[in-house]
Amino acid sequence: MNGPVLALAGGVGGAKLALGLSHVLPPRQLVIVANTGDDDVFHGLHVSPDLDTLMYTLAGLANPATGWGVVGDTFGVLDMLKRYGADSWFGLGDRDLATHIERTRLLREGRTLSEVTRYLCGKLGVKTALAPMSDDPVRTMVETDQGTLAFQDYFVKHRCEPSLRNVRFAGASKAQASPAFQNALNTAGAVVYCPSNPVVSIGPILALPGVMEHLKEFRGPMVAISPIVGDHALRGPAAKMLLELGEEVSCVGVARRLAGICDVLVVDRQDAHRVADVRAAGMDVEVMDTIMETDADKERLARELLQLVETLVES
Ligand code: FO1
Repeated sequence: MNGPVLALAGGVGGAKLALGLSHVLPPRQLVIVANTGDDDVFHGLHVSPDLDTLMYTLAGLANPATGWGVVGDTFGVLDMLKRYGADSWFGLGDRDLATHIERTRLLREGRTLSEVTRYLCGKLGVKTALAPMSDDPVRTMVETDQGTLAFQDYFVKHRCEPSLRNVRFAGASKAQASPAFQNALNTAGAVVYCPSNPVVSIGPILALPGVMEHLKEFRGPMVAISPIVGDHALRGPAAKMLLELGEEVSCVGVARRLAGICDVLVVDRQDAHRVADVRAAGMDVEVMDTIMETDADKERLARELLQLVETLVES
């Protein structure tokens, strides 16, 4: 392959494949670009959940029970905030807070989110390149039957219960893709869409000016792993969101979203009977075991994907 793999990812689901890819590719052959539409400010601190989930996962520090946050973290600060009557619905652990304190300090000194991410990753020993999709603020806003909610309000505070009407990405039209993302779009040998929520994880990345155009004209192979298996999301609210947006909750619904910017959709063995429907949606299809429970599963899927990419390069 001529150039690194550009992996587009959201949080926990995306991080599983990102970890697998990082185990089977040398660091210079992989660039992971993370959604930052979920970012928000809590207690005056800039929190970047998807970047942190990816960073902690790659550093071997992620909480295995949740997929987000730091393993073995304690919640002393949050408990004290609760006593003061401060907002405490967003579960920030004590060690995790150190990341947000340091990130916020560096941002206030004038560093970009890309620079801060590189710095924090370096300190945690992460060798793979991890970059935010943009250094400019983009905020996912969820329009629901209970009004418009910032993404974390919808996702954590309201547990995704309000019914969705629309999703928009505030700031996206004025934001620029980060330097690492722009560079990867120009130099990557392949693009991998990690199995992340197509609406709120991949959606904000695609909403950045110029990204769709770049992907439409991208010369190398582009492959995606469906985050929907059967009629269920592997994780999180993707199925509920697609349903409420009037889209089909299946790998075919995912294919319809990515048609034109992806060559092959990898679907799970359980969805082998939908192969013709995915093709009819405008995408080629491969069947694999996509459910990643162990690190061995993550590496196996990453290897199979890279083999697929190599065969696409040769054809
Ligand atoms: N998810 C939750 O369901 N509840 C939480 O309290 C929570 C806290 C949290 C703190 C830091 C962080 O980086 C992530 C956190 N997440 C929490 C996960 C986060 O809301 C989601 O994973 C993503 O934004 C969706 O990809």
